[in-house]
Amino acid sequence: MGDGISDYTRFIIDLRRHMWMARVEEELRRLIWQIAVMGKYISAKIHESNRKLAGYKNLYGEEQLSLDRSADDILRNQLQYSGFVREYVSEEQDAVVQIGKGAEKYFITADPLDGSSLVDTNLSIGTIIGIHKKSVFTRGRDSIVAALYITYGPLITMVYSAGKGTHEFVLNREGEYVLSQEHIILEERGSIYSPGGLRKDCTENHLKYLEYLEAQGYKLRYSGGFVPDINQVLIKRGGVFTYPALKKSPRGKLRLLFELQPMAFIIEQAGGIATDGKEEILSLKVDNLDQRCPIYIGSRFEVEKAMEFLAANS
Ligand code: AFP
Repeated sequence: MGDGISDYTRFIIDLRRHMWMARVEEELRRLIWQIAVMGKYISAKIHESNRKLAGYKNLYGEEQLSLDRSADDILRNQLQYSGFVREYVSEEQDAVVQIGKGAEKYFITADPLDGSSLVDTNLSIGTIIGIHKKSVFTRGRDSIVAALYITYGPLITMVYSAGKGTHEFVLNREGEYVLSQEHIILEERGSIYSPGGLRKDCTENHLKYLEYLEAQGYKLRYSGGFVPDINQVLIKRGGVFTYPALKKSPRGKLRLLFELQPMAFIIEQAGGIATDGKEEILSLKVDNLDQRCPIYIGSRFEVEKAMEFLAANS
């Protein structure tokens, strides 16, 4: 025993200690921690909204803000005073907002509450954050330095990467994020697939890819929430999530800046890959905030196989 610290305490590695041990740059450590803490307030807002009470009004009888906008308010208000954030942009806004004095180090992208249409079903939803060292209107690989997502499910978990691996934390009863899985690494291939979009709207080559996966015995896992569906591929150490180009929307549905770049950064740090079916997500230049693109993300085998099917006869 020696230094009097109980074994149990010795093995609790909370988020701040983990980032310090991983030698994450100090301001980035404090920024990631502040955002993770906001997850607790967003979770409280989800519970407070309590959609199961008919005619529920908040204390003041005010019209309840949509949860997405409440989550956006919580994040923006906190980051405004963080001292580290120059610009903030989220799915809930239509322009980049300068919230710092103009010399701060970081630029934040946020999908404050992805999957909010699932709240009334009590399924898991999440917050997706990208942390950039320069303007986001460039290739993700040239700007993104960290990313995290928070999953509001039976447990609240937070997965982050600051470029030194991908790690999962769970919020304990004391309200601390403690390390649950460190240096998560995907296998070469998995056994699950998440096929977004309607089959009737999919291209021929994409349908052939889905049929291939099913013939290989892959199990369909799709909740309609990008965060829990990606989290399942990560925690199960493999598989693939796809939301493809569709006949009527060749750019697919998911947003490059707010949803795909952060998840691509996290999955690449776990040894996986993320592409739009041809190019790596982090190599795509961001031209506008609403830019969407098809996504194939997960373990190497499945994503590379998708690229083969999509390239056939083209
Ligand atoms: P909402 O935020 O409107 O619930 O959409 C969730 C989402 O953007 C993403 O989280 C899911 O992966 C995807 O949409 C599900 O789309 P479909 O409803 O078309 O399957």
